Amino acid sequence: MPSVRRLSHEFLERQGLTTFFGNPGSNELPFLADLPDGFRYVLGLHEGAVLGMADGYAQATGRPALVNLHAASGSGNAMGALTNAVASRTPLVIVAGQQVRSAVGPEANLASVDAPALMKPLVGWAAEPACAQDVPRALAQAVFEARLQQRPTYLSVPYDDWDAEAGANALPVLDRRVQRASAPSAEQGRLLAERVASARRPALVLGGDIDTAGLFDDAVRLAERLGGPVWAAPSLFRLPFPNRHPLFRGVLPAGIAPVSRAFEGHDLVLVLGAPVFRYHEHLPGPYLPEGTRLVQVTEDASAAARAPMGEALVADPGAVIDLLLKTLDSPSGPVGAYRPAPEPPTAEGPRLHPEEVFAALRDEMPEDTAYVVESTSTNSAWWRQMDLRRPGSYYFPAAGGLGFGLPGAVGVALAQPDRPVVGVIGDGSANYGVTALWTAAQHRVPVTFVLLRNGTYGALRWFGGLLGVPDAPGLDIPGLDFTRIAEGYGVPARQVTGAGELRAALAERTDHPRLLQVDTELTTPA
Ligand SMILES: Cc1ncc(C[n+]2csc(CCOP(=O)(O)OP(=O)(O)O)c2C)c(N)n1
Ligand SMILES: [Mg+2]
Repeated sequence: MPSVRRLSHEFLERQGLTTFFGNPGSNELPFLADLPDGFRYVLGLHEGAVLGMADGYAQATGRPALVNLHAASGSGNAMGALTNAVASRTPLVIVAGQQVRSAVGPEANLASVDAPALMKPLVGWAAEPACAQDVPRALAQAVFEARLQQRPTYLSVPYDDWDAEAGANALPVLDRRVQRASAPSAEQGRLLAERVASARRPALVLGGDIDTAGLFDDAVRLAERLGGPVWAAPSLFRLPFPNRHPLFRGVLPAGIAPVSRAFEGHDLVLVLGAPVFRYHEHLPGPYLPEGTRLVQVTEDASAAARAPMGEALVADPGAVIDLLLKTLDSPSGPVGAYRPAPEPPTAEGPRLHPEEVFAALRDEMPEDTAYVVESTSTNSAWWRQMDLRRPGSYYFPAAGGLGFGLPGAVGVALAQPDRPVVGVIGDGSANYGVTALWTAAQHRVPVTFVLLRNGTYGALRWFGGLLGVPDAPGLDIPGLDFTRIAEGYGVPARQVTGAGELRAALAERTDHPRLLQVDTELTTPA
């Protein structure tokens, strides 16, 4: 009979889960013993960076990623980053090491007392198997729950379990297949098609789930058939639609009143693949204009349940798009041409305007570049200049938890070695996940970090004004030189001055990570 470890490794191999992101401790080592050939362990130097890299990797591959964390302390360090993975519905399978079973009760050092309870509010499913023989089944459950619920899951395993004999009843887990299909019934489909077909002025709102599910191009087909305006849902973490498409109206502002104003004059708002809605700034008002009906289609049952308004159908948005394409008539005319970007403003003095930086990225980087963005005050500058037409072009920390961007870019580049990857990172944000530079250097991940140094937490300055706190302390961050920090972690880096120099640097292709630090002017996110 194989050991619990052997069986578990084989299960993971059969499921295609052979890349671990981790930072180990003594409790974890027995799980990592005798890893079969073909397994890869990507070491991160801090658990926040480990989780961010795994998040980027899982989003870019579209498959669950394995995360290995050290007991309560390692899990705790990963929690901030975990908020983003929960909000982006990233399937992560987190396996944490536990003390030997007999040492948990007496609270020996490194025992994680009530480990599932520690993580439960964040993850979709958390457990510690009741006996060693249940570990392979519980691991399979962690993988399937992550896939079915599209959420991180958490499994705590006492480290003496791995050497135990598995037991005959643990073997069938190797052959399990668990799949999901969730098309609307004929009646649900008929009602939905009728609602959309009878709308005089329908509007479409697309969430990040559309890109995650590989429905970027299908969304374009649907929008062109409807012929109405398209918005991206507020607090966007993946781009679901080409941002210069003639029907695209931008990312909805993350406040109740402005969202309602945007829908003025529309009798139907069809929301696909998004919660309704993830607001941020508290700007109260009616949720919808009078006479506007909202229909939400999402696979996320809890997002449907907690929405404050509208009808919801918990179903696969892809199946719904197919159904609508089959039933809707073609629109009367062509939709028009892609909109060109405006000339970027030029800054006075040695700093660049962020729009100049983004115009340089747009012009110098290949069209299929994937951008992982964590620069908060430059949000509107970004969308004014960029021209993103491909699926998987844009990633942003889904819950706003800083520390995703830099590690996430490493994860995306590990997942897609043939695609150019750029991390656009603020000088504040970089500090929360900076250790991922080391992993990028060790794996020679060809990612370009464009470090925007404005010397401040720019977005918080803007928020301070919004909240009537113009004099808040702790917002400036002078004295940081990321070229020296990056060099210390083994990533070649340089300071870039002037748009011409930036353009020339971006035009160079490299097969290793690099960091370009650019001093930028302060702008506001909106
Ligand atoms: C983990 C975490 N800590 C703190 C914050 C609060 N926060 C939001 S934006 C921001 C400033 C980020 O600064 P920077 O990366 O320099 O971007 P800028 O706004 O200057 O463009 C901070 C600290 C957060 N979102 N997440
Ligand atoms: Mg800054």
